[in-house]
Amino acid sequence: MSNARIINVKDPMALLEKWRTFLLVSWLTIHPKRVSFTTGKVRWEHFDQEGYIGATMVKAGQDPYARNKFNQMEIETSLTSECNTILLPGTSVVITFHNEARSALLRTVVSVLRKSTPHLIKEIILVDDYSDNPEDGTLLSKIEKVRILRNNRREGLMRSRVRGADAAQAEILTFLDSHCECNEHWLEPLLERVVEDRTKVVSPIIDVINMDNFQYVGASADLKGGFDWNLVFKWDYMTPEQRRARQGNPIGPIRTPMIAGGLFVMDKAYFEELGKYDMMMDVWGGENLEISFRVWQCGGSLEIVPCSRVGHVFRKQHPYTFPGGSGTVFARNTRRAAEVWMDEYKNFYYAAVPSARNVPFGNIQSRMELKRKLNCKPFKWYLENVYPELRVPDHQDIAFGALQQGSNCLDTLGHFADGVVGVYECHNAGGNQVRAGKLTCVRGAT
Ligand SMILES: [Mn+2]
Repeated sequence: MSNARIINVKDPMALLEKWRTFLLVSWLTIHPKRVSFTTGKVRWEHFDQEGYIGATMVKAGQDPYARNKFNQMEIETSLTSECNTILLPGTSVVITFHNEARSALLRTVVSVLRKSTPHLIKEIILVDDYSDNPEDGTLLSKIEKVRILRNNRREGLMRSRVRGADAAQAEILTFLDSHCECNEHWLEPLLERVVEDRTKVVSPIIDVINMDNFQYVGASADLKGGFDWNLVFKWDYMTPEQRRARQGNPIGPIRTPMIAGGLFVMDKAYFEELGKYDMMMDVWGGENLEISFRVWQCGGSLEIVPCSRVGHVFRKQHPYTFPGGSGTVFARNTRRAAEVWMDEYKNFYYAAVPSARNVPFGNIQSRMELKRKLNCKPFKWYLENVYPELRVPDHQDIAFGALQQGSNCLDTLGHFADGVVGVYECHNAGGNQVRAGKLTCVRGAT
């Protein structure tokens, strides 16, 4: 006899309770945890991806580049790295976006969750910088760990990132663009470096996601971030000596004068200590220059960590509007960076981009105070110690400016060093018409 198995029918509520428990346990066993009872969130595998993307997907016959300036289709590829992992703290991933393609935004979020060791992702904070459709972001907040903050007016990348950083709960911040794909083991090498030294600001190698077919192409590990006197970011190929020095240790971190700016990891407290971002910069551009100068000149360092790779969709033009015009906004932001951080070397920038002089840059007092308070080194130190590869025009030799006759200017016509010069309609944008080199070394020119 097994009386223990007989249910006491005198208490129907207890019987009902047992059945409810039985059914709940069975349901949870059969169905993977689709919806969290406490947060109402779903795991990324259970998010309705087709429904989310389908609403805005390009239809047959429409220009696939019209809205986001890149083609929209999904191809899954990734590289693998052989790098080790250690015990690390979690990070808050901050992704800002404005009218991003849903496919790209979702791909970014899902790749963070798929390609990271789960406990290392504390949260993903999406800052919607006033996109036309609020649902682009709010729908994604159904996914585990995703939080959405929406600006009630267009703030631009810098203020949006600061808003995300201020809301972050983890001790380490990870900034990502909204059109990325994280690769295998991308996160650990970055976190490890920041844990070792909180003054390090680190970037992955940024692989290329082809904007036409979304093919994932591995980028060279022999590149550093840099710029010319026009202060536009560019990739510098390492010198032969630098490459030779790395042969024994190809995965060693690469000190870089500048970061591309879209993707990097930084200690949250250090980000705050160092003055976050210049909150008076608008939309996009110049902020990577500013944070790069600031980190180096104020005691930190920038590194590219080759063990970490993240794909990024590079495109040739901006998909969104710039309130105020892109050229003006870029020049204004760049001027703010130059005025605060470059000391007298800012004049080489104005010589290279004369039109920038006409763009008002606003008040920089609080940034100058920050520079003083942090006891930052002069730009000369940065040039000599961090970016000796950048050719500094000879002070005595130069009278910068364009040589103008009527509406035509002396122009290199795209030729370099020993090429023939000619005249071309003045465009006031520097470039070929003002060069730091033999052509501009004309004494007395104005
Ligand atoms: Mn980008």
